[in-house]
Amino acid sequence: MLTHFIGGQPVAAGKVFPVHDPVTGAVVQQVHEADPEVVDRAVRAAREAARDWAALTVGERAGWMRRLAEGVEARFDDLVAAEVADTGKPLDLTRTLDIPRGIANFRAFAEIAAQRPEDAFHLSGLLSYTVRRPLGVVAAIVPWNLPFLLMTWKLAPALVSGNTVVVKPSEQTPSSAAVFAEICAEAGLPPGVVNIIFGYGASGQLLVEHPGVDAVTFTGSTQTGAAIMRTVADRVKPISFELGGKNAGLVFEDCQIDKAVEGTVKSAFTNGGQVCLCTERLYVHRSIFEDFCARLAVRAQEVEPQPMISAEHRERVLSYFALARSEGAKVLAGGGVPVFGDHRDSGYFVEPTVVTGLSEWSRFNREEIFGPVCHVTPFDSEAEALDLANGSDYGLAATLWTTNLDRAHRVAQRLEAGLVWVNTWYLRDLRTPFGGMKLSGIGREGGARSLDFYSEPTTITIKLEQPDV
Ligand code: 6OD
Repeated sequence: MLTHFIGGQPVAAGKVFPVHDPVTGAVVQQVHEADPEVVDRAVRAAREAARDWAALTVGERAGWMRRLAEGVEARFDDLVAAEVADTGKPLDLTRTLDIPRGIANFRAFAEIAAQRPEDAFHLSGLLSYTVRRPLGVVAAIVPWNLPFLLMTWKLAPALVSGNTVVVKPSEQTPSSAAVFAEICAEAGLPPGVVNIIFGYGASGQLLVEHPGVDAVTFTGSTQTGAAIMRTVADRVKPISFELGGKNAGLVFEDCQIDKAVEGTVKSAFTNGGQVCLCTERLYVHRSIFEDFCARLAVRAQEVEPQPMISAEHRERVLSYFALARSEGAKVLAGGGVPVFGDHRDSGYFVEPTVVTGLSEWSRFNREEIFGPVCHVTPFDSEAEALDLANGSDYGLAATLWTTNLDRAHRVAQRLEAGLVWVNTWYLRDLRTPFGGMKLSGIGREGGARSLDFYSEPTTITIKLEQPDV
């Protein structure tokens, strides 16, 4: 049974809800649900810890981030097991991406914060400089697709900037956060600096509307982001949102086609397409369209199907397959539920799917599906490719495949996306700004941008008397 972690202590309070293994559908965990009293306790614990934590030097807090990284390393296998149990994601992906990125998040923000200069401006007769101070208590609402990676992506910069935090993981994936609570306790982190409460959206709503919460960081759907914005509007709380995507991939005739196919397989089907950065719309130059589609369809059928996070989410993804067929799409690969003939048949799997033939205005091509799906459309010119890619309400990520350096820069700079990958996908330098345009979010995190969000400057200006000469 998973309990909340408040003021450094396990707290068993609130109703209990089940967590299901997406691979088999079996219940793998029981979890307490945060009610108003639990939320209030967590926010109070964070507030009580805030003053002493903010009073530490940035070097001291960076030291804590390194200790947490060591704690994560020491519990690596437990974290992998917890993440795999809740998400059903492949062991290898969890071992190479999710948990190592948690370690990297703590280490990177320790370095970035410790080395960050303050601003200072000198004019004749005056000196202005800034000091940055934490916001106070940050609410971090974390999604189910990369639970540990995204929790630590928010925690590390928030903590090193001097904030205390209340985290609410997704109700579907609480287990790695519960292990992390133990890591905080084992490391001797001061009580109340990190608090973790479990629950559904209603618990998250109670958290963000709590007057003791000073700022909100959220990764998830645009719809939930908009609801949080409305909730916090009256108190004008700072928000940082990474929201949905309907990411485009552009494949030019001068690409290395093998690499473009493999890259697209990765960008469309990693984690069953349940990464906000996944490619769901692919535009391929007409001269290589047939060849590319044929290769992609073959490779899609070779990819090991992944489970969707829940039965409901699988129904949603499958409803888009039905919609595509009803709108006259040609299904080149997948389009259904795989049959394994073993325990996985009671899980939430979906086949990696490649579709073509739908209009840009179809719901399939406009709405985020968040599954292993990719629609392929031919284009005739660079200008048309850009129009197609940019013709979306979303603007998170884009990939482009070309060997023409001029084209790579030209197109990348015109794509309406916060992130553009050229001849690769989801390759990260944690110092870079990360986030989306349009409905894909507000603000950027990453490197100094995270530290900007999790702190605010006071500008101090001193009049300098000019000595008589
Ligand atoms: O890699 C990251 O830092 C990041 N924020 C990934 C977000 C993925 C969303 O599904």
